[in-house]
Amino acid sequence: MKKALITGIRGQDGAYLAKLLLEKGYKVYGADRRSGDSGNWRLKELGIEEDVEIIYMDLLELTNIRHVISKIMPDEVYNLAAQSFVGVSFEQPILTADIDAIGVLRLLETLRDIKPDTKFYQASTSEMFGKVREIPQTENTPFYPRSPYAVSKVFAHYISVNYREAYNMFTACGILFNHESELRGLEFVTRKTTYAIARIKRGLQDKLVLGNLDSKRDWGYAPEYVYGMYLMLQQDKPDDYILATGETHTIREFVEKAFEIAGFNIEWSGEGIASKGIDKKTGKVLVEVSKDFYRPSEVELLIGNPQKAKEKLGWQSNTKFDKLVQIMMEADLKRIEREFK
Ligand code: NAP
Ligand code: G4F
Repeated sequence: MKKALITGIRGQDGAYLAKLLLEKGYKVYGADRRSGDSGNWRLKELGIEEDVEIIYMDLLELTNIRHVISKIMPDEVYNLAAQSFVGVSFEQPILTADIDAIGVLRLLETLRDIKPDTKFYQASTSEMFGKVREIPQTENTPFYPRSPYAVSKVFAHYISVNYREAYNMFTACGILFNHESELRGLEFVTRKTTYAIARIKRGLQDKLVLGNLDSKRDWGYAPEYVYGMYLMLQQDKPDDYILATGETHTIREFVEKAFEIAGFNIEWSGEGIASKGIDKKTGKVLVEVSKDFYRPSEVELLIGNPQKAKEKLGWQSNTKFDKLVQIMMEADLKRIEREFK
């Protein structure tokens, strides 16, 4: 039985990946930094709470990491743990760098010392392209990170590549574009939107307040993306791969489509900070923009070219934009109905 250690087990990707690896017959260890029982909701929703062995491990503490690796001696490590919210990285840049950059180095150093033949997956990100140098972005597009989060992830990416080249370790980096799901955290714009719309529909909230509506993202469906991570570690040689849909949409389009699925028809007025989304039927303002949700430096456009993953891994994204919004919107409508029945 192969042993996999997933850091960030209580996050969106950690939960989906755990489910996939359990289905493949792995013994799955989930590294958790002790965030309390409420953090279990994703594993519960997927019905795998009892099947994963939770082990306490924080990327901030080297001795803790060493004990965990010595104890498990994993065949594969998927490093998904991160302070993953770009907005917060401007408020907590040092903590973000300690977890997202140096935390990865702590893990790699430990593996080099204790279990160098472990296959290692690093969760790299399209945020590294930032102020994009090329459209669409490929594995060869230069990075131009625009936040403390993205800068930390560039370090993590290159240190993983360096351990591959310097020590011949199997380190694969997945440069994943945004991937969402019904298990996405509420702080991210997609889930913030679908959850708020479900509450508006139930009369629990008046409006949705967002930041920049004009940035564009390449959004895919998370369960498909964790399959790509798994494939990267099943190859003979380690490499870096983009996972993306190859389509891009504005935040405004996501919001409009989600309202439509929930039965509202939104009409836009104004631009930038003065934008408003108005319900055509009632004339009520349902969407407003606040400076509070703008970032000091923004990533305006992301669109990935997933050709290499398609050719070498046989991976592709099948859930397109409309379907993704529908899955997320319907899940939140059901959730709110259940909660307030
Ligand atoms: P997520 O839902 O925010 O999950 C991240 C997990 O990391 C959380 O469970 C968090 O624990 C844990 N964590 C944070 N700090 C930690 C620390 N010091 N030690 C140990 N664990 C810690 O993120 P996700 O969306 O699943 O993303 C997974 C990974 O892929 C992240 O590294 C993210 O940066 C990267 N990524 C995500 C996307 C995307 O679109 N989702 C795209 C590209 C790359 P708590 O539950 O205790 O907070
Ligand atoms: O949903 P977001 O917070 O995701 P972002 O910044 O693209 O980061 C996510 O994807 C990355 C991959 O590219 C991951 F590496 C990262 O860990 C994370 O999963 O914001 C998306 C866009 C931004 O342009 C933001 O300015 O939506 C805009 N936005 C507008 N109003 C908002 C809001 N974002 C959030 N979170 N909240 C708002 O109210």
